[in-house]
Amino acid sequence: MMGRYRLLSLLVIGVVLLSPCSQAAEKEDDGEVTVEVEDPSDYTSPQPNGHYHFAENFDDIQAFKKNWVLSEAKKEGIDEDIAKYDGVWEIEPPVRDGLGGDLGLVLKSKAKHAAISSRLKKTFHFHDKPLVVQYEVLLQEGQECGGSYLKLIAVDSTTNDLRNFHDKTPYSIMFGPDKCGNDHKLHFIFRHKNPKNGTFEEKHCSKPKERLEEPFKDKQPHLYTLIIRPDNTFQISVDHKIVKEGSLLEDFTPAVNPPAEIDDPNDKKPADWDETEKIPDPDARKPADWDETAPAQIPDPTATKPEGWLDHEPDMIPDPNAEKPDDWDNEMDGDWEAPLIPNPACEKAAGCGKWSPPLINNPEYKGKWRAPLVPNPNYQGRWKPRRIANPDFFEDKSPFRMTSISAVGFELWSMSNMILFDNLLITDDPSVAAAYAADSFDLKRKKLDQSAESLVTRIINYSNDNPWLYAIYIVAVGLPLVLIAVFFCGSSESEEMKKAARAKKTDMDLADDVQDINELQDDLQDDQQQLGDEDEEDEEEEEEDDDGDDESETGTAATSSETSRTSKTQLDLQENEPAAEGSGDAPRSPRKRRTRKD
Ligand SMILES: [Ca+2]
Repeated sequence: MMGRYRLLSLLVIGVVLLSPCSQAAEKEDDGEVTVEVEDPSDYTSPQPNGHYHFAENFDDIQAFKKNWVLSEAKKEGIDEDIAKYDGVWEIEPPVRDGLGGDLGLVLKSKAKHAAISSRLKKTFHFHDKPLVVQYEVLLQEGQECGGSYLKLIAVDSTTNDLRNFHDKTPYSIMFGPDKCGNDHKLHFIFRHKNPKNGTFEEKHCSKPKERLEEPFKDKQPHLYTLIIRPDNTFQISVDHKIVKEGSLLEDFTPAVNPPAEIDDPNDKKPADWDETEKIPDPDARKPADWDETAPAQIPDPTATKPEGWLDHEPDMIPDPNAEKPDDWDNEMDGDWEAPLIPNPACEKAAGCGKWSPPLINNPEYKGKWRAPLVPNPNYQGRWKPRRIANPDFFEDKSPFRMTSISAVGFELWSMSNMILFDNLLITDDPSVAAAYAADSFDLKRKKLDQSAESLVTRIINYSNDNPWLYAIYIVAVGLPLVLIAVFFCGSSESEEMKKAARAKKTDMDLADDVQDINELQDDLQDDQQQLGDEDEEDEEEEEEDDDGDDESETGTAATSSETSRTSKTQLDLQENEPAAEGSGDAPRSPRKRRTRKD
């Protein structure tokens, strides 16, 4: 259903946008259209105002080259030819609606490992100040499958040379969006050091209640902010809206602190432990008159054969009008038999064939006798191993005190390219992060909102000056509506099938999603093509309407592909149908059944 509405909305928006734009282009020479929403001079590269550990607005290419290090590492444990971190990064403006002079770090390549990192201006120690991490992600091509999270690289002997940055490089925090198929994630993972044995374990934050799907498809910049406080509380915001908050001690899997007691692994259930709560009463005896052999149902002794019952006529007979199809191949298909039809002689008769009385429940039926259940005098209850003190127990009351952070980096793999990162800030002061966002992300959002508003205003104003345009809108919007109504109503069955198919999809089944998108785009192009023709031939409107009806069955490429899919679905359905009722034949080959339907 959503697909229909989306297609419809796209059509309406496309038509509404196209019409005035083409007109505007003609009138531009007369100086009638002079709307300009961009004001690049409003933007100056943001600088944090206050204490911070790292800030990067990517607007200065020379500074970027100096501060950022491309990974030269190889990913471990995979084939040599794809192990290299050879993803391509560029500093460039966003493809659409950027602020003048505002550049970002763009992951240009897809299906490649890509890693890049930068040393913090000042190492962050988890002492008595909160950690605030904030950055922007703009998925310019949306996202099919891939991450756009960052890693806060831990101080460690292995992290001194950032050219070695790879997937196993120790980090303290991983934060940001990630998606594959229908699995939309906003990661917050921290690596916790076991105070007893010094090993590290990843702790994964539980999911936000809200599903965060929009940022993966709306191709708009989004601001991700993580604040972790020394009291172990944390807060995650997207575009300044809190989507998750909680405690490092309560909202992570596995839990930071192991249980104080565990089941004793050496305690085994004794062989004679009786867990049977109830047993058949050993004193009960089968009553003497209990007949276990009486059947559950018997023929109704009071029933009589109805008048006019035709004992010698069969219920079904071979269709005398059926003919063997020309393409029937006895060798391939077996001997041809005419399909069975209800015997016309039986239509007016009370019934045909051998009469037998209907079955009724046997009042004498008792079934197998069983002794009633009574409580088991030896029942010992459910066995449980005894509890012992957990030898691995520890209690870390301050998981906030993670390993200090000395660098930040992106270590990614993505099926969608053109991921733009911007305005990365690490500070211990939430107000510095808020002010930094006000000078960067908030400006972008404001501009995008103004652009959207001004476009609508522009269309309305122009249309009011040229009221005849409304007639075009009505024709242009009305016709696709009619086409869509015919097109979709006519294929409701295949739509149902598609719905079921979608429900069966696994998260990783991306090929189908891509195909759906391509089909939608084809539909849109075809319909727009028709609209273009339509504008030129107002006179032939009604005729076109009729043609439209025809086309919705067999015409456009998209529609015919839909039809062929429907046919295939129908064929599949037929092949799964049980044999015709009453035929009572041995199973036939699919081809035989298909021919019978014909
Ligand atoms: Ca920037």
